[in-house]
Amino acid sequence: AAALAAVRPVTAFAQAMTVGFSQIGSESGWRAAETTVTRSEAQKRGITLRFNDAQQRQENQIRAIRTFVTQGVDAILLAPVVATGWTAVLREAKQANIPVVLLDRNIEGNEDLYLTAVTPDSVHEGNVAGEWLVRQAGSKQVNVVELQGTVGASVATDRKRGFDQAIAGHGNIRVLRSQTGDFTRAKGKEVMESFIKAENGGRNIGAVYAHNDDMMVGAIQAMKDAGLKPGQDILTVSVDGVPDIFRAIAAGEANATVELTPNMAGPAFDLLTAFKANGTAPPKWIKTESKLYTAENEPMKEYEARRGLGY
Ligand code: GYE
Repeated sequence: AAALAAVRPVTAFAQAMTVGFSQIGSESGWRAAETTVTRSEAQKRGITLRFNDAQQRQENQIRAIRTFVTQGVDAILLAPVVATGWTAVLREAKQANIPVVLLDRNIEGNEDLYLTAVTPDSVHEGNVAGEWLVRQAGSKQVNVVELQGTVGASVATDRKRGFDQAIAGHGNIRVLRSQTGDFTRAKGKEVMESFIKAENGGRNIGAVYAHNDDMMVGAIQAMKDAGLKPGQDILTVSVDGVPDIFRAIAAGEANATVELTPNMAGPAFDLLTAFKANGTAPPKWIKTESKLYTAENEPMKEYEARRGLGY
């Protein structure tokens, strides 16, 4: 019997695993892709996924986590909409001995209250975006407007910090205005319209930095509506690598994107399976890679490669 037990495949255990996923919402193409990929990664491993869409509201995420704890799930995935306000509910999960894995965003402190965080290095993403703009600008004066992500989200704070680090020391690059577009196309368009109005019909603006491609897609529409030429007169750099930004780059209406994978759940499920099977404690941070794409990287090929992945 011992020999038999020894050969029982881990997947047999994973078969029984039920995981609750508190997802932020579907505010962007990238977020929708993360949900699609999470469902298929769970399916592949025979994991039962309980999914909750919080419509970008923290109180809905907290409620969902409490429900998962009551249901006695084996583990919880949490994409935390903002970085604070989680201590109480994560303590409850810990008391119930339910491991929590953070996806794509981090929380402040409380490291003992989650097993690990599978997220990009968003300061690095901001560095890559800023360094790209520094190279494009050379010694030319470039006035930037910035579309920030959700206020209080770790990725928004870090993408801003990284961008500011990269342009520091380059006095010819100046951020004229910076405001949240809440990671959505609609809000990105609306805020860009206000920037254009405030900046001499957009004639003062030399570049746009958006914390995600969806806000940039909205901003591109606003610039075109105002008779401006995004990707030509106004440089654009954003983050995510969603299909529509590659189409805009191919059309000459956008210039650069910093890609991050929507597959954070695959690594999360694997480390949870190992943790449950033999107590293997993962590192506190599983960092996913970032990659810069511009018109030189066959954007239409990249567009085709990403369609149908649920963006
Ligand atoms: O960049 C954006 C989504 O947390 C990395 O959230 C994620 C970000 C992503 O709204 O599209």
